[in-house]
Amino acid sequence: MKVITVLLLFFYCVVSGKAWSNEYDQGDDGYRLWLNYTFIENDTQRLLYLRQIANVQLVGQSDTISIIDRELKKALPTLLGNSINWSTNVPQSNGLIISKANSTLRHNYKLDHSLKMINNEGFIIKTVTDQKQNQHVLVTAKSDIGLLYGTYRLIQLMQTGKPLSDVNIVESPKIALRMLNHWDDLDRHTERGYAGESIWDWHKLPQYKEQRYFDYARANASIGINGTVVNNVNANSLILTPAWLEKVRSLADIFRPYGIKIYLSIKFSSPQQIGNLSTSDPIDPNVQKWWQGKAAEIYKLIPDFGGFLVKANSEGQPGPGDYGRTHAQGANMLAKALQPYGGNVIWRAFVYSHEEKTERSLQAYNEFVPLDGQFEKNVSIQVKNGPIDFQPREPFSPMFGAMPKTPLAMEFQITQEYLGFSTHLAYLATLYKEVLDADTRVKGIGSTVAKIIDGTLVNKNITAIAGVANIGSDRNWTGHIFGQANWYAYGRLAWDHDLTADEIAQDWIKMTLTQEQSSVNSITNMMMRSRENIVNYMTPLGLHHLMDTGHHYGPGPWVDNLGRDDWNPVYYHRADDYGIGLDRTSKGTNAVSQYATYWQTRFEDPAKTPQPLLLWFHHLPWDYTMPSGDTLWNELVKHYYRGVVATEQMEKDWLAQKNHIAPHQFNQVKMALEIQVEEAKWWRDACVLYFQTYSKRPLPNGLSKPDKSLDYFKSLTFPYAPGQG
Ligand code: BDP
Repeated sequence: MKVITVLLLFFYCVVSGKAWSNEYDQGDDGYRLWLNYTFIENDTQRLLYLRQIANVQLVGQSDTISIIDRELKKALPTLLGNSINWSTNVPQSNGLIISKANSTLRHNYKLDHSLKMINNEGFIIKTVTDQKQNQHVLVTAKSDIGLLYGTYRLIQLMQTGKPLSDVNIVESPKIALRMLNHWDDLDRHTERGYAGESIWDWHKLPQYKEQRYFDYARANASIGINGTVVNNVNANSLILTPAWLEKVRSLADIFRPYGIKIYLSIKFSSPQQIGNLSTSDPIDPNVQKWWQGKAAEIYKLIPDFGGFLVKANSEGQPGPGDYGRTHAQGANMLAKALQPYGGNVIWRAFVYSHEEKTERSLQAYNEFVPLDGQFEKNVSIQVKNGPIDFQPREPFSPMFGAMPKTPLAMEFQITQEYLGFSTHLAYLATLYKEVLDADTRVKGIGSTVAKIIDGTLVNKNITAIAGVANIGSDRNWTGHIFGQANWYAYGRLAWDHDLTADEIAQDWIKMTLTQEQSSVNSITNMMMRSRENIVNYMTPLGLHHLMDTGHHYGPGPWVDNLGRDDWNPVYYHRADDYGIGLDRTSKGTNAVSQYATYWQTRFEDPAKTPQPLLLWFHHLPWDYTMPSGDTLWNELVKHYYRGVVATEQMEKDWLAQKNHIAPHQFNQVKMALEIQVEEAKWWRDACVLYFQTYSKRPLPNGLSKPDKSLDYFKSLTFPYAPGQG
């Protein structure tokens, strides 16, 4: 009987094709990212594009030009249908010309002025008319990489339905080094990674060059990212040994024609660990010689190597402090080794020391600001956006503006270590913008963080920005489809921080998910509110670092038993019978003193402190009267409840998009949202119950009581939560 059933099933499968048709192969599952070229459904728009650019002339010969050629041949026929004519000659009717700016183009199309305005990575996209009265769309630049960027922009214009009839875009990136930082270990574990393993299959490198590496480079080039640090800041010294450098070279060779330079995180004690020296003291001549030799070895393999990223004397990492030397002495020793080759040292300011008793948010500033002016010219100090650590909301770091003689790089986190891993939909462009647009006031009105890092407030040799990558081996790259939007938005803002979070969201949706305008509007709305929802159900009103121990998954405001005070959530929220919040005013830790006077006077006074940062700066009584007239306790609880309601709404809004989204993508987001709604409730209930043990006040009227006990929440453990350090 059993045999017959199996046979019947087999024949059924053969006839219906089920056993061999892998549904997963059909349709888009997110692998294509925003380079998801689909037929432009708006006929009027498509026909217009066809009339304008159906004849394509691409001029030049290089690996980068070949990439442009391949990208156009992939994009245009799909976007427009099949009738594209490719030629190396000037189109005899309307067409698209992609060429570096030569004297003929300059003269014919009066490009001199525009060319003066762009740098080597910039581009011009311009509608021009030739002597025969044919109209062309011209993409031109000073370099092949500029042409590549221009080409991707042109494709983006078409994917998002923008007109090409009277276009005149003259653009250069506002920041020179636009980097991703991968916190990837050599065994493919990714620290704070929630999208599978590391994308680098080190074991099979250098020979085995996965298609994914090329697609990674394409995706980055399409948004202007031009540098990547491929290994974890908690570095393994092995990366600098010959066998590993060969692997790194292999990646560098792949990335080069896409305009992407490779950087490495280094361990400060490498001279001892892999160089057989007895010390790594930066003033020791043998140590200096060792690094000089290492630099020479690297540049022989990778002539355009970008440089070193360094986490030193932070969270147990070795550094110059181990020998009584300053960060400047450590950084300068490496900087000198890289100088002959044009490499840079990116030295991280994320330091807080074991011995130091000063409140943690003050420490980076205290340690680095006195060193202003002491760094070599090829050193940049990479500062996390806030003074603590990538929380759902922090004020901008007071270091921005406090070191006028030193180039400061911005470090954002794209991976969602503190924002729900890869199951919470959090569009982070709103967070990035909040920080970039923050006005430090160090040189009066308009001293924004963006102007400090792009060098316009004070001229700087190096301008740089870094995003801690959320990329892994998952088919959809980032674990959550909407995690792609954060990679995308980070790149777009690194290129041009004046863009708005809203317009970037719309572009991403149209390029990735759907062209249907009502759907675009509704998803944009979801995205724009998403980060604030998370702030509300995790850390409202300026609370921070309430995440559970080590893995940072879920709430743990009660945690008070870790080895260091400042690893414990209780250190940050300070809830007691009187109230809640960390007093950072002059009467407390005096962290306010690190800001410009304008902010000091505001942060000093709870009535003048922006409400979203209230408990960051103040310890206030539970009955403190909020501007709404309600008590602090009631407002706090309402924020938690509001966060959950908004998340449930987001889920409903997504379900309504079903007909407009490719099924695999739709379902992935649907499943993640189900988890997110559950976890938002978990956050709300655990935090409200815990804080209630201090406030001893009832929930505001109309809010239903959590259905589980605080002890239940405290009992949860997650020994295998991903991404642990
Ligand atoms: C913290 C992470 C830790 C990183 C550290 C860093 O929890 O895994 O190593 O930042 O930035 O937020 O160095």
